[in-house]
Amino acid sequence: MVGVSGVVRWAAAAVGVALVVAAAGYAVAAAAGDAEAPASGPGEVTVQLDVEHSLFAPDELRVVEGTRVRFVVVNGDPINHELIVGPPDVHARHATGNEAEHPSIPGEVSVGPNGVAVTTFRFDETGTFEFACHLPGHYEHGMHGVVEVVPADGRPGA
Ligand SMILES: [Cu+2]
Repeated sequence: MVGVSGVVRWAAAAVGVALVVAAAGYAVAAAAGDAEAPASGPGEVTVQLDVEHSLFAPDELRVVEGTRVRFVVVNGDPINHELIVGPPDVHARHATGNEAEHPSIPGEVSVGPNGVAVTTFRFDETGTFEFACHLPGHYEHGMHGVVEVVPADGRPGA
């Protein structure tokens, strides 16, 4: 009987060790999750998009659903650019169309050489939305990025 009792105690100790290891592993995973860009929002947030050599920086954003993003496009290039934000059909229209100016539609704005332009877009659905410049050749050059919209209840501590 003593022998069996000893085995049971050892097993209990082993389980305790396993739990500690699992907890440590969870902590590491949580820290890694925090290391990626935190989601902005909800509410209204301002994001500055710098343009240099026909590329957006940053080219990846994360926001909580329902966030209204105020994009401030700072064009460091001596040529025209535009910022188009939205679902795929919006991009398809601009990729095949040739609208010269985007004065007042939310999520669509033109920015002149070394100029600054502002547009806002509210992200009400989760998913990945693209932003891009559809002036000839710019998208192909790499002038595009993504906004990842995450669920509001998926935020740590929310
Ligand atoms: Cu451009």
